[in-house]
Amino acid sequence: MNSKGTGNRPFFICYLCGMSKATYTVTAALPYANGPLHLGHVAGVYLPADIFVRFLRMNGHDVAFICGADEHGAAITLRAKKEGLSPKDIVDKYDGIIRQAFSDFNISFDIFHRTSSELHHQTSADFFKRLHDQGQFTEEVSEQYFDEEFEQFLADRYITGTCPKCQSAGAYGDQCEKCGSDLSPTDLINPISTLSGKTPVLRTTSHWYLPMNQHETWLKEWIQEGILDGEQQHNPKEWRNQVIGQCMSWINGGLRPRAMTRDLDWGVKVPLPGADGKVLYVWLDAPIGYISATKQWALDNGKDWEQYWLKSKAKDRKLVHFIGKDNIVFHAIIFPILLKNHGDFILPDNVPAYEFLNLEGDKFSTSRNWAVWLHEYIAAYPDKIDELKYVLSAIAPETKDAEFTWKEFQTRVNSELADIMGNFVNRTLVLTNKYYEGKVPAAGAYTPEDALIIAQIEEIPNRISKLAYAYKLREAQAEMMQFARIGNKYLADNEPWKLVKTDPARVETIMHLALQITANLQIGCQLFLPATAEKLSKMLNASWAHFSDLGRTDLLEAGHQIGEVQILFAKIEDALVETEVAKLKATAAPTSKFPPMKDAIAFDDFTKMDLRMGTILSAQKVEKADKLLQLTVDTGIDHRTIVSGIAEHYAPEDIIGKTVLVLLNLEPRKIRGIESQGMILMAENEEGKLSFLASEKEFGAGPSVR
Ligand code: B3M
Ligand code: ZN
Repeated sequence: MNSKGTGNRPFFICYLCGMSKATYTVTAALPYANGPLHLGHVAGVYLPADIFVRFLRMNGHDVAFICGADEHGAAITLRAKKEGLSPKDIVDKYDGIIRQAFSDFNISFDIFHRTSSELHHQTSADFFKRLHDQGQFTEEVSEQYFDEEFEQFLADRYITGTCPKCQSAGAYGDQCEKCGSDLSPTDLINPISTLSGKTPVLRTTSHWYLPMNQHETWLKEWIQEGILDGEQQHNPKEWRNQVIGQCMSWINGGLRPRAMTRDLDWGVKVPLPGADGKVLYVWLDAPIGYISATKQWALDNGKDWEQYWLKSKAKDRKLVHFIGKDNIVFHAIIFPILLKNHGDFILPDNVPAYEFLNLEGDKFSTSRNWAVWLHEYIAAYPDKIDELKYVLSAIAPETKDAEFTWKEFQTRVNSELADIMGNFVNRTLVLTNKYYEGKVPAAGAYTPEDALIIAQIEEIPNRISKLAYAYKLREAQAEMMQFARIGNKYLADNEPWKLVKTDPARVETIMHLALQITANLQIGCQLFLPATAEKLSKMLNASWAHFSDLGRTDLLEAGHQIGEVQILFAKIEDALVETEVAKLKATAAPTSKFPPMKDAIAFDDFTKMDLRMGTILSAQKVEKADKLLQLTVDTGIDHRTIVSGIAEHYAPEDIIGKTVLVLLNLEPRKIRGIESQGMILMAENEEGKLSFLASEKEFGAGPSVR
């Protein structure tokens, strides 16, 4: 038994038997209940989390595997608006689809809860109230974007615009999904309401802010050194580089106060007087969903939830959050601040964040229906669950984005699962039935070659353990496949089907060892391919529950009667690949390099706009603003000042006299202290080049456009 500890928390790992004293609370990001799951979600969060938990359970760890539906926030209400349903109908619909898909795909959560539950609302409200009463929030009155048509304040996905950090279009009011930066709505360039499609106005409102800037010092030490309150809390060398890198770039870029409440009616009500019409920010309540789910699970199973979350009872427990990389800031910065501020909770021991999985050369896209939906795959191929698990694990985007193609799916299933594992198992069991009526033959003396095989078999569990504890589950699966590769080669090299004519005694030894290797596959598949493990257990008429059994070559005694043999993996035909690729292309919205159309508007909305031809009379750069020009425009009815973001495209002197298209009746607004009265309308192509739409000089200023 060797031991290795991290500071004051010694725990014992014997890699050979994989036993460890550590206990775990493992969470998987709560999927928004605003649509079905696609393979990108599965590969980059839920499947690796499930494999890790299966590994822990087989190693005798005490582990709670926690997930649930994330049912609040703009992601839900915008989907409700799009589908013409209430938010409640939307979450009920998609919680059902997601829950069933996870069950059919054999993801072994201990609980899949819901953040719309009363228990969650109470848990989140209590958590917020505790922080509020400790003075951890600052209440601030500020100008926030407001959609006058929908009479709603705009935050998160209600508002979109250009990211100030990476200049990507389509950034949200709380985050840019492209570069991962956390944003505030007023950071966005050219903000647009996703409700009305119009430019929002600024209105005053109050919110409770989390002063994240005050936590930079301890966060830096915790992220970089793993030290919290002077104690070694985790080993940062076990964290993925991209997680630490992203956290440090945010912290070094300066964390800012972040609003933890919203002016919305769908969500957890703010439990304070005078907070009517305000709910908790979804990224405050959602991670608390891990805690409320654990509470529910404990209630359902007579357990003490505090042992899975509270410092006072869970000091030896590792909290692990499996997430996608766009969730890093919420799980490695914001939630830890909240947990530490609260004071009772443990902080994450690791946050294994996954990169993105792409599909057939393009990004997964729900809006463009460029996706393979998990529930549709299961409905079409109910007998190919493990085939998909195997391929998604083999290509998992652990450290860089990865690509799923139906061709590679076919190649890996056929040439790895069917031709190596399937072939080896089939030969071993068919020959056992043929030569020994299905009874395991006794082994004679092992040859040096046999001894080499046995040594290789004995070495594999140690490698799987090291990789699994380091969250390298893709490589761990490849190690498990080594049992099949070694076994397949052992039979191919020895050709027992020929040797049996001349040396039947030797064949008994060969088949005895081949059966032991098959038994190891039954154990190894329990981590990665549970349905295959079930099949192997039936065919071997045996099974093993402990990881420590892996690597042994005395698992099946001589005389043991094996069961019926069946084909482990059917080959994937070309027709399946062709059908799926054609379906993807047929059902996906045409890929365009231009953004999708905004929501439809009523004709009356259009008639409210007053569009005119105008002439630029003067132009000058705006102090300290690289992108802005201050223009004086003759509109035919007056001369007015308009600030326009075209300074990087045009020199002031080059546009004097230009005929332009002007939106005349846009509410005036202050831009860098200058009151801008209207907007110049420009076209922007995919290279970002601009064009003044109007060209007819003779029109001059004043004519209306309709
Ligand atoms: N609902 C998933 C996402 O951002 C988000 C995760 C919440 S985990 C607390 O796509
Ligand atoms: Zn960005």
